[in-house]
Amino acid sequence: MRKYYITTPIYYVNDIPHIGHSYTTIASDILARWKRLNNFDVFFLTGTDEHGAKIAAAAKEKGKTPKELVDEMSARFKEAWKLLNISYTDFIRTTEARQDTAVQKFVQILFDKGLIFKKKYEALYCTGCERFYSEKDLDENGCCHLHKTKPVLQAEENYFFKLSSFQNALLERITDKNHKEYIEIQPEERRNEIIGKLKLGLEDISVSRAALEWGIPVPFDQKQTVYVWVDALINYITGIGYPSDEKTFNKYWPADVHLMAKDILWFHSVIWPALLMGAGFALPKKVSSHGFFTSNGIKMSKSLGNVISPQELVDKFGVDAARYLAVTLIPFGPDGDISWNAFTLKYNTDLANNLGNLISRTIKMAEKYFNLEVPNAQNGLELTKKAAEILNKDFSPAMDAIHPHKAAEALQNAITLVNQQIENDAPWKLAKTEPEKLPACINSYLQATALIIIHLLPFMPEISEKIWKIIGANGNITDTAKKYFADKTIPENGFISAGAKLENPGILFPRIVQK
Ligand code: ME8
Repeated sequence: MRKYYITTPIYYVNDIPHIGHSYTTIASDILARWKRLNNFDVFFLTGTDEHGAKIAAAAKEKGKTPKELVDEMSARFKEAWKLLNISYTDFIRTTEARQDTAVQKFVQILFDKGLIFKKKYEALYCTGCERFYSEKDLDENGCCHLHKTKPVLQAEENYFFKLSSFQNALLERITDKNHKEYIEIQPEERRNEIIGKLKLGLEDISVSRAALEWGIPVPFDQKQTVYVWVDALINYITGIGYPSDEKTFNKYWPADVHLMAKDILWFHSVIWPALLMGAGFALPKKVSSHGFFTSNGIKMSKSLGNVISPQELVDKFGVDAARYLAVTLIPFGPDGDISWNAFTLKYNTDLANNLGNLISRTIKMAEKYFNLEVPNAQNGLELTKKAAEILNKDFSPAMDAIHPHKAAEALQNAITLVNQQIENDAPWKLAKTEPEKLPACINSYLQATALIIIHLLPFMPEISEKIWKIIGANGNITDTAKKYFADKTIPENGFISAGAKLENPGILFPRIVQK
């Protein structure tokens, strides 16, 4: 069985999760579920980033110890992922003992290889970003572009990693598609930005803090702690067993994809691969970044206080619709403005009017003409085959390329195809004029719907299972989906047997009136 290792960023626990974190995590979950349905052995890692100056400051501000704050907040992320039905394999916290072991071992390797040295340093530090900046990186007011705050000058003697010596090796691996350690960076525009910046040269980076206690001690100098970003990136190998569980580690490493927003692409596509190369590890295959959710053009962020919480989204739309809406409202790549109005419009268009309508009218007709029993019909699979054409051409490649919004468009096109067929057939007229044609019609709508629902499963796991039962489809949806995706063959007699019982669920996606 092929393996697939996918990660989300580990989120800072200075505050509670919001829809931006949910976006990356739901997208990763959809991809993980998709790969499982495609018979991959998936490891899906998420977690929380709990050390560093930002967390220490947040704890102080809230009158708590860092430990109290991180325990409380990490639990909030876990709760949010439970609410959103996130199927992670493991949830890692950087304050766990396994992370201490991995970080210390990794940093010691770099030190032993002569890639870490000590130097006096003075530079501007943005605690929001947890990174040093030079003047040229700041805006016209001397503020960080993301947080709109002035970084603070810090001077200390700490340890540096020789990032500068990896410039050429990184450029080769990022630009040469035939390189055996090629790192694919998505999307193309950001890949080009990274290449442009890399060509300008790299400066060595500080990898320890002398005056910060809230971190993992540097193994060769207990007075210093490991820089929070180095600590954080190493989670990706700790999470799959490094260094104690070699078998699991060797099975899943390297990562197939690290997913995140554009803010931390540099750390993942430049610093992380350089650290890995330095320590002698294989490199991640893909680093995929999406844009920011913005509100009236401004990035949604905890620090700026203009956020929507996962709970609010679920309260309004339900879990499955919230998952669907979060990843399909804007394309995966550029920034996009979100609002309650835009979510509601998309909900009404895609779910209430298109999918909901398809299910409810088909079931109603089956109820009226066949007493909620699947009618027997020859040749009911033409429509399913047409839907399969759309889905094979546009859905599956979009999912593999991590474009969930495009995949959802293909799904909607397949649903529209069936709805249009219903309009063309007008079974309500046939019932009066040619009733003998009705069984084949209703049967074909149900079979095509079953195929569509198999594809909806990674996006909307609970409702898909429910619809599968409602339409009387055979067996377990997940097993059927796995079998189907193995060779994309529609079963000879379709997904639903004649005579199967249907259920009328009432309205699955009630229209929402925007106030
Ligand atoms: O950067 N739109 O953690 P973080 C879209 N701990 N995505 C958003 C978003 C928005 N408005 N706001 C946040 C860190 N995100 C580090 C990561 S990894 C080794 C360490 C998502 O809590 C998006 O995935 O600031 C972004 O990259 C991430 O949250 C940043 O989370």
